Amino acid sequence: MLERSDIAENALQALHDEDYDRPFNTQSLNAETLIFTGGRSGRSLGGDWNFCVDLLDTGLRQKWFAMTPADPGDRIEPWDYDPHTGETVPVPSCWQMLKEKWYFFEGSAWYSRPVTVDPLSEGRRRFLRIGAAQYDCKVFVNGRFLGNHYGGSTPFCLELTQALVPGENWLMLCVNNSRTRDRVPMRNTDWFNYGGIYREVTLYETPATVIRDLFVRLDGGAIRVSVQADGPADTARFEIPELGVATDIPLTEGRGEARIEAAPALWSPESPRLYDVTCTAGGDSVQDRVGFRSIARRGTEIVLNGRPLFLRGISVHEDDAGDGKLTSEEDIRRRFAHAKELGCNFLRLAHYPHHERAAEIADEMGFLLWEEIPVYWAVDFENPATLRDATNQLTELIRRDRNRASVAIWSIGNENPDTDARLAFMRSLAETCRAEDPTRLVAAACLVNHRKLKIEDRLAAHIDVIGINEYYGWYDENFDELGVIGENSAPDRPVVISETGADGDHEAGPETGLFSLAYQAEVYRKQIATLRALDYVKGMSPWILYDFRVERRQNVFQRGWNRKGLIAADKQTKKPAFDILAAYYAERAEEDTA
Ligand code: GCB
Repeated sequence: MLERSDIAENALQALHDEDYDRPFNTQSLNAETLIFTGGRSGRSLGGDWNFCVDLLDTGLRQKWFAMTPADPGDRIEPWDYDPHTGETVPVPSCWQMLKEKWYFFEGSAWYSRPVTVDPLSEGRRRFLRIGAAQYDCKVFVNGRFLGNHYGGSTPFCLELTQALVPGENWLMLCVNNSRTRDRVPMRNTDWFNYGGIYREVTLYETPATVIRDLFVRLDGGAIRVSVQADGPADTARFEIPELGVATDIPLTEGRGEARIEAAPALWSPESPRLYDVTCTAGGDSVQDRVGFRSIARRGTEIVLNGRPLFLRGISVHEDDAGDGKLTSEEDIRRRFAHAKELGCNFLRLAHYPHHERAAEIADEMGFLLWEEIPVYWAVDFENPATLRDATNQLTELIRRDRNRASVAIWSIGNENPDTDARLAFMRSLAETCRAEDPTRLVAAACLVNHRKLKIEDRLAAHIDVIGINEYYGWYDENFDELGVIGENSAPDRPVVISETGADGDHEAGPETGLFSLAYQAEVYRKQIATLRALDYVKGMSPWILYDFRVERRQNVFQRGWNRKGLIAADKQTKKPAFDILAAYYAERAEEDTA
């Protein structure tokens, strides 16, 4: 902790040092520090935390994290912040949703709370897991900096075995949601830049050996399992009781893999069969519920368990009028209930990793998912640090969700400019996908050349599913061009219409014309009439299930919202286009099962 002289020295340094944050931007909390948490019971650190916004990063400059708890009357030098008392906010939450004065706040904010722990028994370990903090999170315990994470939508872990002392400890998190050129996403997006710790914070205790990773998947007629344990263990025991599977997997330097003959019933949207699996190593034990299925590209078809299928989808953001990016179980279930009503078998979880419960519930309910990282528009493709960040977010997402049968597609980008730098960047991400998980399809929303009426994007040759976002009836005029694009492109792999739609304002919209519900409905009618005749299209995920908040939409009908939802921001009021899409999907489902 600081002596008075340190503070005095630091005071000047704090004013003059513009590299003050460099020691803290380590990105040392990343895919490599994750632990597998399925089946573990942790202690929630949710609830009220002390909170303070810090627009000028005074906290990092002045080292607020090093202040010890003290009565204000007992302090012997001036101070600008009270990490141990003051205003509180709930964790998880997004600060924009808590007070109007924080609505557009972008910068650092400090969260702190005491954490009281018992002494650890010999050899036991402790890990902190943060479900997501938007965007940069720096972790301090008892005055010491312990690590930093970049990426606003994936989980991260850090070991606190040594850092926590028996009795009271102080945990401080500095979370920064600034939009910068080198981040993923960068400054410009079409969704709201929420900030804060908006997913669960949990403290886990484990034996000396901790299972960091477990990957279970179908591999031809067998089940393949990969385990990674950290700590003493020569073997891992893997079991699927319902299939009579019980295998010892030898571990070398903590890693092991086995291919186990087994014949599970296959998972599909119609029959979402899941199996309990357990893995133990060195006294540590984890569990999961896993479905087994194959998903592949065969020529221009998407093939599930050997059968071609059409993806009847809908896109969705993680956004709520009252809670922002904070997601509850109820919210996820409502989203899937609406998707069922629409007749979907597929959802695009745009444009960043959604809460992990989404894929777990999709596994149970029988939805296929497109999961995505926010390599959106013009991120800094030239910058190796940006690629490192994107690669880490992708790896964290894949390791979090690769046991989910529902997840069919990893999407690595959305509408990016076709430059050499971008191609190299995206090829590298596609390779990361295949190295981390060879069992799924890789996709991106690619570019169409509207002059030549052709899919013209060099990335298309390096992915399995070509997404195209098209807005005929809204940003583009002539629906017939969709057929011409198919003819001119003659794609050799499946194409999915990853977005299409139009705004319709249910509150203030006009009776007819742009932003009316009638116009939106008409766009859906025409889209459906056009798309149903196009063989090259193997699925669609129109834009979007609910209206969502965004800074860049401020016209008289938008008023801070993208109004392309089939349902309004209240998540209740269905617009007429909802029934039009539902009718088409009902028809399509019948044709596809005939
Ligand atoms: C797009 C983007 C999406 C936008 C949408 C729109 O092409 O991918 O993020 O929200 O269009 O509404 O313009």
